[in-house]
Amino acid sequence: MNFLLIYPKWEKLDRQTRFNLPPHGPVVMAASLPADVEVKFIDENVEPVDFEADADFVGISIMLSAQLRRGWEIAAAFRARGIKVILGGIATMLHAQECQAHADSVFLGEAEGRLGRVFDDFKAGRLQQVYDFMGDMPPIETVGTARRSILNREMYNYRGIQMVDLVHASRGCRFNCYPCAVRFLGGRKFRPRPFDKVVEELASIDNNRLFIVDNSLAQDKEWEKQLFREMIPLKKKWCAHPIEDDDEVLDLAAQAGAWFVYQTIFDSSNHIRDRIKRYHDYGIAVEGSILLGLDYHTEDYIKRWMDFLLEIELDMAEFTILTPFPHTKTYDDLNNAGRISNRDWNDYNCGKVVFQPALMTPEKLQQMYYYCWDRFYEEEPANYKMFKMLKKVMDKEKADGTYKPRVRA
Ligand code: B12
Ligand code: SF4
Repeated sequence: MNFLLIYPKWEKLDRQTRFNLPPHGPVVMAASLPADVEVKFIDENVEPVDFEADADFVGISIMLSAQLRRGWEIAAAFRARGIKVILGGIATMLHAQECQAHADSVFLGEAEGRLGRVFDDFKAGRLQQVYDFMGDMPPIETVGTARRSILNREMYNYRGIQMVDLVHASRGCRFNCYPCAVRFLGGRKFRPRPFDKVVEELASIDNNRLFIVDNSLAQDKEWEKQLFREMIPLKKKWCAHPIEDDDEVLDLAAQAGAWFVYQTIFDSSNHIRDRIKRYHDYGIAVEGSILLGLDYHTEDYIKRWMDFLLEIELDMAEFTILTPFPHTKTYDDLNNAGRISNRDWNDYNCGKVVFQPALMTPEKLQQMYYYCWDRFYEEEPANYKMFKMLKKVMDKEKADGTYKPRVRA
């Protein structure tokens, strides 16, 4: 049977350099499909959806809230042809109730070991409206190597340079940060994959540059150290979310090919200054992740903060606006206080103000968001900073003989 799996497009952040990374959820899901299912994958961010495609069953993988409305439109078009549609992925879980009105079936939770039943039900004409596995995690050992062969890989390049491939070594997160939905999605229990499976998957990826999408690598120091030791012989270069602030861990991370980290910059404290310096001391670049719109933020605070960001020499920065995604503490607080002003999910892309800030007007916060992007990239534009980051990885690759010049065909 023919299964068409679609990843809907979404609007990228204003001011951010435009590029597309290969999606991860769909390729991990596709690895769990029953053997008799033929799958074709379309990432609408890089190629159009063929609404006349020959498909027996359609799956739509929705990661971001900002993909929902497009996902529902796509579902409606296939359902109008009498083709059944199932929705899955992170935003499907976060907006489960609403999604049910737009599909024949919704799948909630992690897919490993569960798709056999879904496809049996489909073939027998008894597809369920909801497959709810939230909180019921499959054994982590059942997570296999993602099926990257379904990707149209040529579409993922920036000016002829191949983009990173996505991979994960663990699920869950032991932290519970204010704006984050991961506690609801993957649970607070840290669930590392077995090292041999991770190494096998890393070795199978025909791309030296990776994005390890684990929520935060700083979950368990011993695990982190072992993971990096296992990775050293592979000579991959990678970016990731935060790494533990510890000499031995940072040293091993650098040896294992750490290229840059996405590090949340909460404030302008010496703690943050030192944290960034220590990454730099180990040759690891930092893309700061800066969240604007918290209740103590004023125009003046943000301007002073910006001076600090320039002073600590972040390699890159991504500015986002606090967004009350469902199943976060942010949502509960702002919703209970009646401060959510916009519930159009297309605007939930972290670049638009959708709530009433405490110490600014929404317009001022929106203006400060643009101020930050413009000010940070004023002296060294984003393309230039990106080039410097690329140069860093190329230098590392040249040093260990893994550099491959990539030229656009
Ligand atoms: C990778 C990632 C990205 C990548 C995505 C690359 C790409 N091409 O898709 C990038 C860096 C681009 C990205 C961007 C953003 N992200 Co992001 N991202 C993630 C991250 C870290 C991992 C997602 C992932 O791959 N998980 C692992 C896979 C294997 O899990 P999965 O997708 O759930 O798939 C499983 C199941 O859901 C199921 N499944 C999946 N699809 C389907 C389909 C069907 C039919 C079925 C049956 C099953 C099924 O099978 C899979 C295997 O079990 C998550 C956090 C997290 N840990 O989940 C945040 C997360 C998804 N991102 C988030 C946010 C906020 C953003 C941004 C909006 C803001 C920001 N700067 O972070 C931006 C986008 C800004 C913009 N407008 O452009 C939020 C989601 C908020 C929301 N509700 O929209 C998350 C949850 C993080 C958080 N802090 O809360 N992100
Ligand atoms: S923001 Fe990162 S560290 Fe914090 S709870 Fe979410 S995934 Fe975990």
